[in-house]
Amino acid sequence: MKGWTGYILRVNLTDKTWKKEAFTEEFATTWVGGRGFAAKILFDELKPGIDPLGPENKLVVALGPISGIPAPNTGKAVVAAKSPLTGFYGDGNLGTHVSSQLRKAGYDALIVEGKAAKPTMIYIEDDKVEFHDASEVWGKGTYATNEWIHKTYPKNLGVLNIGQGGENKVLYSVIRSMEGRAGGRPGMGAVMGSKMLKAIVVKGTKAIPQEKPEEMKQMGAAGLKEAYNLDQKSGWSKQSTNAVLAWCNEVNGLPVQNMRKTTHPEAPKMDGERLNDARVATYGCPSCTMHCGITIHDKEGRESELDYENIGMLGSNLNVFDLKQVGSLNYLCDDYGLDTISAGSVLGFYADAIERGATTGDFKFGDAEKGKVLLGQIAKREGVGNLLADGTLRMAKAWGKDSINYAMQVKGLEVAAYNCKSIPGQALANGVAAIGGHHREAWIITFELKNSKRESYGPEKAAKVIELQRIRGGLFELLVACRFPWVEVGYSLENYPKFFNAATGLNWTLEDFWKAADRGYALIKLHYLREFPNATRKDDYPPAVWFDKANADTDGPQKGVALEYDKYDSLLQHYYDQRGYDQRGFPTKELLAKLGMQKEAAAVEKYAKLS
Ligand code: PTT
Ligand code: SF4
Repeated sequence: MKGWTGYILRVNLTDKTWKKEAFTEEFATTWVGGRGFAAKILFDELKPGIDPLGPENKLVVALGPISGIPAPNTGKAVVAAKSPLTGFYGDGNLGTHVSSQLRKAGYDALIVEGKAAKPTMIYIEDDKVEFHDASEVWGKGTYATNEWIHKTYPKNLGVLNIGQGGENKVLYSVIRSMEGRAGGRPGMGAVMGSKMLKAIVVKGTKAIPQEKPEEMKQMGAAGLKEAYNLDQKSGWSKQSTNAVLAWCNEVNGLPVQNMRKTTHPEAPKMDGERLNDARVATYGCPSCTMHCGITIHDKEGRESELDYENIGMLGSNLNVFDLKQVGSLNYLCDDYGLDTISAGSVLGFYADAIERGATTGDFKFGDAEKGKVLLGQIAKREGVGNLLADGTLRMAKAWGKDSINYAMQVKGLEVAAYNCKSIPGQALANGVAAIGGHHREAWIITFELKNSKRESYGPEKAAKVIELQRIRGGLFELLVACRFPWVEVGYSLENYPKFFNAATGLNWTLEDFWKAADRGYALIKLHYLREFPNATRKDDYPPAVWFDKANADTDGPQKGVALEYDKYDSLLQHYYDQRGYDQRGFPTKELLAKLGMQKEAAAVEKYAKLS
């Protein structure tokens, strides 16, 4: 078996042991890598109902068959576990040298289980694992922790670490890696924290097995050059992800004031051009020739890396229109290790709930200074921060009234910076995203607004969501490569099966990846059903406030427009029909058999019925 190393490293923190475990070719070709590996490992090894913050949860770091090989843009890793925020499978994808170092150490995945007796850093070097005392940095932020690590280890080693957010089990705490990189929105940082695991450092010294290394080397180098040229030609990385802010503002899709509004006259003060003007440095992931991480000096003079999501959720969503202040809020999220999307949503929801009398407090939209204080309280679970650390769904449950209607979450995960009250396809994308409200798997908004009828709830939108899920939540999460060369600068998708085939010696087409992607989606659905046997299709609905006419725009082209329940439900049905899911939104036994998942179907039927 070439392409894969063929091994997983299993580390147990409770008894400080580790094992190198071989996996079969069947496992490799069925689940491919990354999200596929992680979802299958967690499905097989976790009993439903376990406490996600208990020692029985497992953290999986998973790579793919082209990870670590120089090609566009392979310096990414999937981090996954049972999510403490959503209660089922959760994952994220972040840029890190772990992608190459873990593979060079001889592994395609790492499983961390158990719980350490004291703050610990795991050091992995090929077949050796060491457990180091990390008490010195317990209670410190991710920047100080990285500095502490790099006093001993060079910067090109693979590093994952957490801040105070993860230590204190904030349910939306993330894992950090290198400058500006963060991932694992549904509380992957909290899972590390619950295990007293402050950091992981990885060094590998071996060659990554490849079937046609010479061919791969040439194709990879040519790909990196092409991605560079395409980026230069398009100028995308001048504004990077924030190129989209001005457009979202123009098309009434920006999150403003906890998504009460869709546009704001001051938003252009934070657009891509302004961000580029304020740039002090540029960072990126390994194996990338189109670095997109733009840093600015924040209000306190620190370097802070800003993406569109961060500006949308910590800026306009809070009625903060000062890039430097947004930089400060973002810096704190990075240092504490909090997800910027959920943190922005939590703060917006808090201000909104105070305004509407669902709770009391002195936080108002536009108050960036108080926002900074609250982020500190969240990270340390102090005062009201203790509730805010649990995310919008639990906040709404605590406050009652009708606050659940404007808690901007799906399945417990806060939706990202696209205000979908007049954008049905993107609303569906949030509703059916595998891990809860997320834009990452189906960013249909540009298709929807540029090439389709915005107001349509037709089958073409369900088809597009599925197409994008297969590419973004499938191909790129299985191979584990950054999707930006394709999505942002037009690098052809056809290149990826070629890389995969050169690495593995197989002869896959994109069609084969779509099938593997469908398997991944079906398996994550089974994770959900096993945890929530009474689940209904309503779980795939976006937040109620998007359906509320009283909350629609009061002027502009989308005046009076809100999502419509009947139409959304029929769009959801198109999605289920096209995917082969039942009325409740779960894969049928027939579909599971087609995907070769009879074993997984039988495992689920011990807990819940399948159609
Ligand atoms: C991702 C989510 C995103 S999506 C952003 S900005 W984006 C936020 N970034 C955060 C951050 O920064 N700090 C922080 N404390 N919290 C943050 N939360 C938010 O997390 C990221 C890029 C981006 S920037 C995107 S879209 C693409 N995402 C990819 C993906 O998901 N898969 C893939 N194969 N390729 C991708 N390429 C792009 O990578 P999550 P990163 Mg991230 C600082 O984590 O959980 O997946 O959520 O990984 O290395 O920072 O790169 O406009
Ligand atoms: Fe990382 Fe950006 Fe490069 Fe993607 S394009 S690999 S997110 S630096």
